[in-house]
Amino acid sequence: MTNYLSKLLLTLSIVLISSKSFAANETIEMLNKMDNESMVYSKKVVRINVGDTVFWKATDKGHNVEFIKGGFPENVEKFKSKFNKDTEYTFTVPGIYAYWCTPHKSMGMIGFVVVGGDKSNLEAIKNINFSGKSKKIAPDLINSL
Ligand SMILES: [Cu+2]
Repeated sequence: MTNYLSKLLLTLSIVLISSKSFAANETIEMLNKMDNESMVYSKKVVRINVGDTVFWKATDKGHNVEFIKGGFPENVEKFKSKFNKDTEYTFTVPGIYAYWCTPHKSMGMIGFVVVGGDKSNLEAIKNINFSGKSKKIAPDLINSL
């Protein structure tokens, strides 16, 4: 019986540990440098299902995640994470979400999440007024959505 109980406890703890570490469906690192790019999210486009969670890891400091005004579905509240902190967001409304890092939004630090394969707000995404390097890289990224 003791053996059975300890096995049960071990199984339970493994289940709990794995469900915790795999809570995020996508993990994106916030980086100062990746290959020859600087100030960058490790993945610029991710595709997820409705209800999935994206985890942004503050691998390097000085970054955050801010949903761009007009760059996410209507009836979704704006979202802005704290600098230097890991953050996560669970996407319950389908559509395209465009975000940037507040201090590096003109240095190309932008990203997109497509939720549930829904691109009904693509026109709004195309109308976002990016600046600097982001203005250069946004069109190709948006075309790839
Ligand atoms: Cu940044």
